[in-house]
Amino acid sequence: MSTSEQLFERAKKIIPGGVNSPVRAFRSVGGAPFFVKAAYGATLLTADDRELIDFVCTWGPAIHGHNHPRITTAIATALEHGTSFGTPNPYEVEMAELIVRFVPSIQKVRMCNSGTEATMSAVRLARGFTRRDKIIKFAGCYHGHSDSLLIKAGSGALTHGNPDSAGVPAVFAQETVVLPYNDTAALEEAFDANPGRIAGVIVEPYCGNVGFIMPDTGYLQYLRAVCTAHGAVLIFDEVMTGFRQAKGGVQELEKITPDLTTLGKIIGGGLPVGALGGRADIMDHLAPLGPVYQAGTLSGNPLAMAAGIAGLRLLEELDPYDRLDALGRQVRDALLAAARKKGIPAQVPQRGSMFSIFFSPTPVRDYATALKGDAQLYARFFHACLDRGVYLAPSAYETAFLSTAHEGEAIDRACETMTAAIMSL
Ligand code: KE4
Repeated sequence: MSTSEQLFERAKKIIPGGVNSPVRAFRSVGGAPFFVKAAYGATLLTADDRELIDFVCTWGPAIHGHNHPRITTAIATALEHGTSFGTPNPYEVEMAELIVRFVPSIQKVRMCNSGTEATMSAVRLARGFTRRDKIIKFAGCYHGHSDSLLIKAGSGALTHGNPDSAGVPAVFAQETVVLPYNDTAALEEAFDANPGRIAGVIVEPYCGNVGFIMPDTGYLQYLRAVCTAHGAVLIFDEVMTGFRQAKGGVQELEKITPDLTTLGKIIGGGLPVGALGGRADIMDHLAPLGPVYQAGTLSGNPLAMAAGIAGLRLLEELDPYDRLDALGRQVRDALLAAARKKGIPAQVPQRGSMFSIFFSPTPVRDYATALKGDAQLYARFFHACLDRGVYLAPSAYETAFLSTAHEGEAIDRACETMTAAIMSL
């Protein structure tokens, strides 16, 4: 047995499914996960000393590649003075000032420990601020695993959803409406069916949890307008896209001002982090100022803040976004050329350092069209790449990520590998 196989056997005995997050278990692509003992740049080193070019980038945080010296040095420096104080610390203030400067729609910000906490708190805050209960989300968008957001479209499609996980009470689902993404008519109908009852709308402005899906031209502008018209809080979940698509996230690219924004991943430099920010008049409803409770033992943890600050400062210095988009286009063009040569229909939506591949003749614009992709063929493609040393997301419904560490030899080798993988299908 390989070291990874031995570790997985041990893990399965005492960790549900042998993993601490379900997607890592390879259930949707088959096979058993490999274990990683080290990571640097664009490379993962497995427990069996295999080097893999990494396109998961720990699900987004590693925009500078793994183990970047500026980030590891910042953590080491902070570590000299302790790991957690349970009191305010200078790093929190510096992080808040950076976030507010990078994302102008954020007038005030609260740190937490995960994207789930950030979105859960944003939903509670929208409800507390508006004194309304209903939330609109979109099919295919994932906002972490809080009860109000683990909801799928329900029978009463315009008025309530159904639980999307065991353990979520049906009464919780009553307060969440799930609509198709990129569908302005559905939005208009949902607001008309729930006059004065929609507290907020939460959206991944670019969807990264159903593969990669971009908004139709004008869709986000419509979202902004309809929320303003109905007094609903517009929440941009930029946990994945924040600081990745642009210094100011998707809202900078699309020139939209949401009321609240949730953040995570990159702002922790690889350590546990989340953040919720936005209009001061809304944020001031959070305890201890206002009536909406939100808290966390390790919120603003000095090590996570130091890591995130280093990562954000590096983004400001490098301004790598055009380079990352060029890398993304290089991969996209290689994949499309290989699929065309092989005679396999494929869509490769890409923007900046995010892309995905759908094996489908149909352009993908929402959850329904994403499902038309051949997930089985994706699983075969995934393993053909992995066998050749390239690690893509172990699910057809995730996004691939690039980092500045992919530039040069890594991206060229990866494109050759993915081309060979497609030709082998
Ligand atoms: P976390 O609780 O996993 O830190 O963040 C939840 C979350 C919220 N919002 C968006 C847009 C997200 O993408 C996520 C988490 N992303 C997944 C990747 N699909 C994390 C990977 C995992 O669950 O293991």
